[in-house]
Amino acid sequence: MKRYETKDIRNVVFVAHGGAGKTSLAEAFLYDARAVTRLGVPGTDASNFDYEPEEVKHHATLQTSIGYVEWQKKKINILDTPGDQNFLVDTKITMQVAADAVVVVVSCPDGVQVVTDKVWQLSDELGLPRAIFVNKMDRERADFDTCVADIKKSLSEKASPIQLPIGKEGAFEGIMDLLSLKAFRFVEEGTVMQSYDLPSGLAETARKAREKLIEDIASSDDVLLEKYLGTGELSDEEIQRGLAKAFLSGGLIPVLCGSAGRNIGMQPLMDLIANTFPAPDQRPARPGVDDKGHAIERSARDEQPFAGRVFKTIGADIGKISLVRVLSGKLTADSNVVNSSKDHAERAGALYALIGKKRETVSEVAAGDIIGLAKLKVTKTGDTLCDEKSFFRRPDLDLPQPVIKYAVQPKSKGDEDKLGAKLHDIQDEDIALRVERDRTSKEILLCGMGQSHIEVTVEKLRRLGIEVTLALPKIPYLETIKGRVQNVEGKHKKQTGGKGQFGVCYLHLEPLARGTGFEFVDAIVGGAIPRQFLPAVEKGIRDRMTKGVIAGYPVTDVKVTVIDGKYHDVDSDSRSFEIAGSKGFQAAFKSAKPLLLEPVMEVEITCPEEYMGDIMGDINSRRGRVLGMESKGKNQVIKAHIPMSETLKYSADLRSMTGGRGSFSLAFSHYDELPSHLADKVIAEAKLQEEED
Ligand SMILES: Nc1nc2c(ncn2[C@@H]2O[C@H](COP(=O)(O)OP(=O)(O)OP(=O)(O)O)[C@@H](O)[C@H]2O)c(=O)[nH]1
Ligand SMILES: [Mg+2]
Repeated sequence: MKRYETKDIRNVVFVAHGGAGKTSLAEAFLYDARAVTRLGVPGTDASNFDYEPEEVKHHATLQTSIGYVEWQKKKINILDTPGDQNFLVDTKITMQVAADAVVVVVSCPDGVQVVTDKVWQLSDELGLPRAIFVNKMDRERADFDTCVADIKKSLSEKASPIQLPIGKEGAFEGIMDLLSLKAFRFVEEGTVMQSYDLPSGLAETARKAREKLIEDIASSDDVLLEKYLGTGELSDEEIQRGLAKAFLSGGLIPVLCGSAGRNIGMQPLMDLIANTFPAPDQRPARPGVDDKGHAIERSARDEQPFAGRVFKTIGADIGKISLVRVLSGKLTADSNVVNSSKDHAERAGALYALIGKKRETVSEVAAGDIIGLAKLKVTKTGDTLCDEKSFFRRPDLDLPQPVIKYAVQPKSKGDEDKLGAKLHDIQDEDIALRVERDRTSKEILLCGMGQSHIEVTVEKLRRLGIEVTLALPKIPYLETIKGRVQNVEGKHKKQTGGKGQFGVCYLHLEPLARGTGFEFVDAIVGGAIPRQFLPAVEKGIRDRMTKGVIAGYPVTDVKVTVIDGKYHDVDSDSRSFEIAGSKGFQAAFKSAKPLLLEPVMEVEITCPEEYMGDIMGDINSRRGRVLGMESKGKNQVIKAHIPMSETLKYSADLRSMTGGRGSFSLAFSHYDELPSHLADKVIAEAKLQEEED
């Protein structure tokens, strides 16, 4: 690939609700700009962007994928993202790190959907300029005016059509450009755009719509507005300039229409991107720190030192490629760089321009471009890379907490190590996936953003040769006590001929404040237990504490005081006192009103107002406690404490309660007493398990 100058680069991310047609649009761009010779079909083997087997199986994009076209001498970097809520972390990072502008795809018959709302809000937060492409104009019940009204109401009043459709549903055939008042049809499989006379029935509607558009453009700039109000017209040049300025500031959000599926309406969108979307150097500089931690900024200019950031990692199992957005400076092949997030040297060997997984080398890229780097050693998604001599680091990515956890086990014994290694590879590509090991149960836990996220991970494992089973994770209960007991005996005595075993201790046991852990007090006087055996008593108690006394869960928040003991000159040894300590502790624990503690999560639920009643009722039925509520835009945010055992399937339950419009985050908050009727069940299960073992 040739080198493109910064001013000729456009980094555009396609975002939408699942199935709105992002990938279809991306494939049609490639085809119409002659970057490929055959039109790719999303969600099939013939797709350039959806190339992973799991994407083909689910007919959906599950991770960010890139491609590029040359259009009007500009290089348009296309960033295609997932629209499923389970995989939105990729979408968010791509928007945040790699994009300079957004095309929001709305399926005309479906209108604004849950994820459309979400990505819209995110682009608001990131201050990214946006255009809206109303897709599937060829489908039944596709009505442009209805869809635009919905967009204005649900997303922004600033949305303003710059085109009108010609023909409806099955008879949809072309587009009327409101600025030039020309009609276009798309021939030769959509690859050629042909201008033709405005159908006479549409002329009046078009003129009216144009007037409204010019008014919108004028309203976003004082000088233009004055001229427009004075003369009632704007020159073509003023209109173009006004549109670009309004687009950049968000004062006007252009709405286009077409059918990606039938390849109608791609060229005008590519024109808008090439002529009106910002080049990387028109976007704000990015803040970060230098090697002394001082705040500095970088912008997309060749003369600055190189800095870049990885927004996606692909091919971890076959040949890892890190997708890098060049933030500042140019990057030349075979240069030494530094991973400033990890303080580690890296080598940028070959630079790849990528279309899906197909790659072509390039010797140098300008500031602002997007590039693939192969075989980086320590670099992961989110890391900053920089020039060896000029340190720059961006703040860490803010990743959402997983909302769902499953315990995972290989079906065949002996696959444990392989499972660990493969999960590591999968995590390289999918940074929303977390792998944890439970401290008490030792289970491997897969933590993800929803049910399908975990299921797709299992499918990837299967493809990599490991069959696994999933189970809901065990709840990490803890054991503790409410009462205090005194002077409890722990005795170990064994006489089997020869040297015997003998050790006795007397203990007090009392509860400690929640979260304190364990305290061991030696209150022995007069050598009732010789000094050297006291650590053995403590060890015996600590061992027992990790194994639990009533249900096999670790013991916490207790204070043990050893007050007395007995020993034998010949038979006593460390082992005997360990056992005595353990026995004494168990006896004391059982009579000190033992109880179980359960983990409680802090949950933050975001949902539209109308679901509040249901959600609050549901929190109650989960033994939860509402901490507070506030409104945030069109949504309500509820904070609550809910016991962990009641949150395991919350993801699916919230989805069905809100038709997918609610979302939530979870984080561990504290331990609280498990009500006794539930504790009895857990204890009974533990006994059963012990007998089976
Ligand atoms: N009739 C019609 N079908 C379309 C159009 N655009 C896309 N489709 C179909 O809609 C389905 C989804 O299209 P995709 O391009 O995969 O949608 P997406 O937005 O990438 O979806 P995700 O990757 O799952 O988020 C596919 O079956 C497409 O063939 C269109 O303009 N008209
Ligand atoms: Mg897709």
